[in-house]
Amino acid sequence: MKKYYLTTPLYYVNARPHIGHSYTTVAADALARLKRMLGYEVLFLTGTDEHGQKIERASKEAGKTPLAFADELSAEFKKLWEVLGISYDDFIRTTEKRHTDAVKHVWIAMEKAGQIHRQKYEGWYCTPCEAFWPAREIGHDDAKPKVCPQCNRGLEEIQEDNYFFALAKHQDWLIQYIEAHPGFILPESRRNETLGFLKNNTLNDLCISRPKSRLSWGIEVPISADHVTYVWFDALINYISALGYPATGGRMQRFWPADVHLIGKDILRPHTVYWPIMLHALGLEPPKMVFAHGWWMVDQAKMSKSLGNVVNPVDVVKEYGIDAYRYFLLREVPFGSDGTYSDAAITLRYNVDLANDLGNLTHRTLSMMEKYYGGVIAPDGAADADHALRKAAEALPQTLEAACDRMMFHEALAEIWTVITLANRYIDDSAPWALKKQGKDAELMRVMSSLCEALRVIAQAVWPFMPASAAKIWHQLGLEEPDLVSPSFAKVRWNYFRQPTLVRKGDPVFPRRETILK
Ligand code: ME8
Repeated sequence: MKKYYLTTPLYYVNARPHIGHSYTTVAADALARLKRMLGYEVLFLTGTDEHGQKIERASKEAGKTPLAFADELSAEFKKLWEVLGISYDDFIRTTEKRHTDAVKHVWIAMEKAGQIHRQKYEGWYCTPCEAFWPAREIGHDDAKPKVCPQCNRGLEEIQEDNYFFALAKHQDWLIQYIEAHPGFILPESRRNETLGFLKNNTLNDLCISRPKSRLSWGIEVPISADHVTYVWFDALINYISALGYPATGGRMQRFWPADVHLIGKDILRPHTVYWPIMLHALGLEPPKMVFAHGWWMVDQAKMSKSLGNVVNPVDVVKEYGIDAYRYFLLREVPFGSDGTYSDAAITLRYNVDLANDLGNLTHRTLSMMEKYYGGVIAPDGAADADHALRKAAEALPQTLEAACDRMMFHEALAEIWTVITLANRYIDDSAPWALKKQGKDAELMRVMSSLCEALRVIAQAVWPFMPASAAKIWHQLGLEEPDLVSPSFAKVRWNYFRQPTLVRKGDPVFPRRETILK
């Protein structure tokens, strides 16, 4: 059986999850579901990043210990994933023993291999980004306050004795690796960003420790009782600690290298510079792909916890439903571009794509089935159908997988909607009501059975994106749920209905929303 290992970032537990976090996670979920349905053994990993100054500060403000605070917030993420139907296989917290043990192992292995040295660090640090910034990246005007080139907030100047990981000596290897593997960093714009950065700068060695005198909330450095591990060096290791690293068999052997790390473009550098070099230094292969998607924006600014401009996914879900939310996130903007969240945009998607296109197709088909055949779908009624609708439906598993392999979820959904549009047009063009009137029974049977076949394929195709709605349509077609997600989707057959099947037309799957909000 083919395997597929995909990951989301480990989200910081300094505040509750917002749309941005749910975006990466919903995308990963759709991909995981599609791959499972196509017969892959999937490992879908998510989790929470719980160490570092940011969390320590947030916990202090909340009057809690960092761990108690992390427990609470990590549970909030899990709760949201449950609400959104996220089918992760493993959830890792960086405070778990399996992770801290792996991080300690990495320290020792790297020290032995001569990849780590100790030296004084003087420079600028951004706590919200948990990142050091070399002087050349933050401007030279001493009259101006130093701000983070990424988030624009004030930097702190620090001076301390620390451990460093030798990035620079792997720089040429990384450039060559990226050049030889065009699919490693996607989209192309992000690949160019990383390559441009690597070609135009000499990498500074990465400071991977913090003195305990400044920060105690971290994984203790096994080679110094006075230091804890830098949160990024700690967190990136999750992608292998969750596989049982340093054990080399079992999940590690089966699933590494990861097929894709899904991330936002804010964390491109740790994932496309630090992480591949860390793996290389450990003698491990880089992941096959790192895909950095765009940002959800509000009024031209990135939606972010620390800017306080977040939209709570739970509120959106209450208003529009889980599946409409999942659909909107993945359909509205190409993965890779930025998007703007608004109620008007989601209402429009809901009414046009869901209520009108998919909802009406379902409702019209099932209503006519009831009217003309007492709801019974006859086996083989669509056997001789040789039309564009059949061809498009049968091609869906391949077209969906091809689009999702490139993380083009909006394209995958557009492909499904092409079939939905064809099916709706097929109703209009073949006018079953006229066939009925004219007594063209064989023709009517062929049209109606073809529509049931198309609807059945469509239900399966939308399942990774909208699992509950897909199940509703499936059920309304008189089918039983376990078959909905059967890996046989990979080989879609027309004439699926092998015995007379009684449709169960219920309430509309997507009742039209009357109001277009602002
Ligand atoms: O960076 N639009 O965690 P984090 C789209 N712990 N996606 C967004 C977003 C937005 N406005 N805001 C957040 C960290 N995201 C580290 C990661 S990984 C080993 C460690 C999503 O809580 C997007 O995936 O700040 C982004 O990369 C991630 O949340 C950052 O989450």
